[in-house]
Amino acid sequence: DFGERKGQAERMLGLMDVFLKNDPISLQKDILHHVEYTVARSRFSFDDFEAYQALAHSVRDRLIERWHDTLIHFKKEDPKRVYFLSLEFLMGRSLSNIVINLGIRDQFADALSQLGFDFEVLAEQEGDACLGNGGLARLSACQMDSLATLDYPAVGYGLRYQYGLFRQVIVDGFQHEQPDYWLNFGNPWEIERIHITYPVKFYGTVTDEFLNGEKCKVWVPGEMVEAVAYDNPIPGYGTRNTINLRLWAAKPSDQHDMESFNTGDYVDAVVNRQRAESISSILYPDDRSYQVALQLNDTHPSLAIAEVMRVLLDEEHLSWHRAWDIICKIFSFTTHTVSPEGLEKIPVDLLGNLLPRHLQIIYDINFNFVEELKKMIGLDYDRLTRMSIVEEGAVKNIRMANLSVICSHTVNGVSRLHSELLRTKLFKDFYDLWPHKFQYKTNGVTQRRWIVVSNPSLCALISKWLGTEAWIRDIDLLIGLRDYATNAELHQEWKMVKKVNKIRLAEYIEAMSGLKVSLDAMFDVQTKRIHEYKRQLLNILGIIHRYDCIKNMDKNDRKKVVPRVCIIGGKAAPGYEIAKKVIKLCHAVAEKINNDNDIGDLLKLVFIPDYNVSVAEMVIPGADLSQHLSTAGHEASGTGSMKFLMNGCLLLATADGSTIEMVEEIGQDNVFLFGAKAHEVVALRKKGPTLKVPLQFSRVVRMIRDGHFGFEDYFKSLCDKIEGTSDYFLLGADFMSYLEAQAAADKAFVDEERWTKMSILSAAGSGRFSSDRTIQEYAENTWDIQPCRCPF
Ligand code: GPQ
Repeated sequence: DFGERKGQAERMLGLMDVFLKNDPISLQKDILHHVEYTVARSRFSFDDFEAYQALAHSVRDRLIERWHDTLIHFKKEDPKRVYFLSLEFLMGRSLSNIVINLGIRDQFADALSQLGFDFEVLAEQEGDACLGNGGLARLSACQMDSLATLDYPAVGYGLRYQYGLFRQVIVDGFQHEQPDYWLNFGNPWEIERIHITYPVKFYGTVTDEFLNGEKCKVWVPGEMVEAVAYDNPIPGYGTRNTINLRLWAAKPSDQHDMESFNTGDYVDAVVNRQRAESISSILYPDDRSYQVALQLNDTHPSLAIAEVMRVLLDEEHLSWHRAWDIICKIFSFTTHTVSPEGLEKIPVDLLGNLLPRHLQIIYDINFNFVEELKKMIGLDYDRLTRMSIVEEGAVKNIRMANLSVICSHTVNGVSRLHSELLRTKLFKDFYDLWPHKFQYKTNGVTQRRWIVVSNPSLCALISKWLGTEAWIRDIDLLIGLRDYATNAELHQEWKMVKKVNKIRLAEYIEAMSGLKVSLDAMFDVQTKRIHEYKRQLLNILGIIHRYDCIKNMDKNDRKKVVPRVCIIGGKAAPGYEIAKKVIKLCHAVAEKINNDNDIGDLLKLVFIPDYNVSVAEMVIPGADLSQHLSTAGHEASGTGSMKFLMNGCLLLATADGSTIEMVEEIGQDNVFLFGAKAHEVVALRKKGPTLKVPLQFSRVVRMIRDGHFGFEDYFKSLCDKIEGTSDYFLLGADFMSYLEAQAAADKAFVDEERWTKMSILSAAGSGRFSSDRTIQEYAENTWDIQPCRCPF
């Protein structure tokens, strides 16, 4: 009956107006509702953490509305989508980012203050989601923000690790690792999808069987694990679009090892079920895969290639030809490393045991590839051996990078220099064969997180001077700041903002270490994962040199010294001995300098423990100078530098990775560049023992060796690593040039006007390093997708 149905439809439409309102009373009611019914505390008595939880749930409700609408819109329009596969997402905290993107931060802050709570205080109750190691993982998070903001139909896929990256605690100057139980206090930002599960098979055997008269492969697994979906809505800024980040957790499957239950071995069977959960229980804490073992494959989801092929062949029963055709059209590959050792390999024995069908498929792909290759290049066995997916040798390995290059239509580098190195070195053989496959997309970071959330005073200042907030979506507008680079009024306000952020950082340092630092000093920061190629050691040697110089100065000369607060932070992979020694050395040197009354405020050294996204949000806005010291040719891109640049912080850097492009944007005069260029590094290494190192360098190394900072036995191997022919990362060769760059920075800092101008020009020129630009390039040149905007 149409009349009846129409009535129903009208009632439904009446009910459909369920959208939550954002006026103060509605928000307060909502928060109190969640205090009472979600957090289950009395609305008359709840603490900051409980208030945070209730606040988060109120925000989440609003997020979910938009997320549903977006998913429905995508379904209706059915555009081509991109599925972003990454084993790491470093999201940090979510609350501030979400309310800012939803455009309801101020409303919530007002509503809360009337309830007697401070938004910022509650926001700090949230723990970091550290489901990743470093740059690569934070890049994924920035790119999700850009995908949502630019209305692209995208889905992120990753793993929901039960333990995030370890927490770094320092005991007597040594790094200790503690587990990060990030889920213990609940996670309001995820939605458990208990009905969205997939069986994942392991082990077992593959047999040939006949189906409808056709031969096909049947894989009878030895074990089954269930993958359960957890959805994390990611809102865009200035749009209704809210996309999905789906993280998978491993749970024991009902069919998991049923045999043991049947044979009565109950306890063993239960223990075995727990083994299933261990797949997603821990994030592997090394950001580079040097060894040859499966669990190190956190940097590459490339097994997905074999898995998609398997589904197409064995489950969809497509012909090999059809399936292969699809693979070559859908996969694209971005590599983030420059070192051949960084390329992941999986031992054939391991893969054959764990995923026998996948190994077969990889072998078949390789067979076809090598046959084709022979037709193209003839019987050049050296080259065939290099390009093969299978590496022969004492241990046979699958080269995951070769698999990825062969099966992808596009191979991207993460900066121009990186791409050049890929084409001429790492993947030269492949580039010669398929030059059209090779592209690059210089990395970027999201200004929503790295200016709007983390530096609200700078955000307000930029909007004021540009006369618009549009730059938050359209970063190119930032260049407009250049017009005011010498404006005295802007200079005053710009310096004020920096001061506010330095105060915040100084308070943090004091709370953490008891050390009082002078706000007049240059805050000089190097924060990133500890790696030999990133050369934190060069920084520390420079600090020792500075200390030594000050000690030897008379009173008058000391007056000319530019006071510095040197800040170093970053985690070392638990098994990375040398990196851990660098952390200890930093503490030992700090101990000496900071307790030397003769030095006072002229020099301080602080190690900030447990560097993560939240700590970065506080450190970066407060930095005057930031250091990026990688030996040229080793940092694929570098993204920390982009965050510092956006915050008007000056760079002291080598010509490496994306820095080269940054210098092009902001001009050579505004960066303190030093060191050998990538093409010179090779020649310098060849010089080996004949390479001269400056006396100043030998002197500071000698100070460490002689026990000036104690622990000389412990530091011996560190010193050995940088002297003579073993100085692979060329600390000695770059030392003088480094000191000169430091002196230039000192000189610029005392000229306040010049420094402020450089700072403004740094921020003004940082627009190209927004992940919005990167994502747009990926959408246009690699993925071929169009925006799909959900109506408001
Ligand atoms: N990167 Cl291979 C990581 O953070 N982890 C890794 O395992 C690999 C690379 C970094 C890389 O070192 C930086 O130069 C890049 O800026 C970053 O990835 C993002 O591309």
